[in-house]
Amino acid sequence: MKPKGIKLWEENAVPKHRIQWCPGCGDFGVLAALKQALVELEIMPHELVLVGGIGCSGNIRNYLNGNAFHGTHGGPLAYALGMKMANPDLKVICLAGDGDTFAIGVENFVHTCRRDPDMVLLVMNNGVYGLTKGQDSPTAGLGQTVEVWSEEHPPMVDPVLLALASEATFVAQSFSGDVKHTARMIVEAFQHPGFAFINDFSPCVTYNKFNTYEWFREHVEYVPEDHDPSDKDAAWRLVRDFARRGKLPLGVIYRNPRPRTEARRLPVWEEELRDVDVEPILATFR
Ligand SMILES: Cc1ncc(C[n+]2csc(CCOP(=O)(O)OP(=O)(O)O)c2C)c(N)n1
Ligand code: SF4
Repeated sequence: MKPKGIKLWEENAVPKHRIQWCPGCGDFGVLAALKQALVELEIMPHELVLVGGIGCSGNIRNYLNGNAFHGTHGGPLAYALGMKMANPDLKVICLAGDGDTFAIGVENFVHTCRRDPDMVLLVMNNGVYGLTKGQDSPTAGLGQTVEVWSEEHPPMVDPVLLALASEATFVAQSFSGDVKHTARMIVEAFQHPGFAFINDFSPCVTYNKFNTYEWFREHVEYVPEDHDPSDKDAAWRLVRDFARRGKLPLGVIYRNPRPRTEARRLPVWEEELRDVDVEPILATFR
């Protein structure tokens, strides 16, 4: 029988890596939610790889007792995709920042949506480059009225609209101030047979003084129970309706219901790589 419990995911992590987030950072909520989800799904550490990018968000992979890969800023989806192609049985979750994903890594995002690999991406969206001290990211300006777009304030990228337009097959939104709901979204993302994207609002308490916990609590609203996430038109309508009311939908916005086998869009290299000796490659990293 598999051992259970949060401890399984915590042991060895904290003593080796002191948590370096600012007190109150939204990423704490994501970490708590991720542990809850992994325990609920009974995923064992050896079955999973956590892939982080450079950023406060990517550091989350230091705080869990699992296999992890910390790649360059903007690269986590590309690394994760390679892992999945080489070993399709592996469960893979990318834990990235909004700068990481929607600025330098935006091409990886769009094409991963199109390719639909069976893995999860959770973006800790705080509207800033936290690690480099608060510059605007492409998601900066959430909820702010800008009369004239300028060099300092070009229009914002909406991650959900971009994912839908890029043919992502699972699109959800969460708020790290609601750990239980974020955990539910992570569980549903892992259960989706394809690329599952979660845009998690994760406040940066140090550099984003506008999109605070209080601000999010006033603006988030759960997706109504009668929303049909399998209907793409309904997903577009939902997002537009919420935007018109100045609200942010939390929940599963779109989930393509087609069986996985009918539309596999990612080549798998399992066979080609079966006889490759990886030892010399690994030796170059030692
Ligand atoms: C190729 C490259 N370009 C730029 C940087 C500098 N850099 C490090 S983290 C970062 C932004 C982090 O912001 P985000 O991805 O939103 O994550 P957060 O820190 O807010 O969690 C940047 C620009 C880098 N490390 N590598
Ligand atoms: S700078 Fe912002 S994102 Fe980074 S740890 Fe601090 S609160 Fe979190």
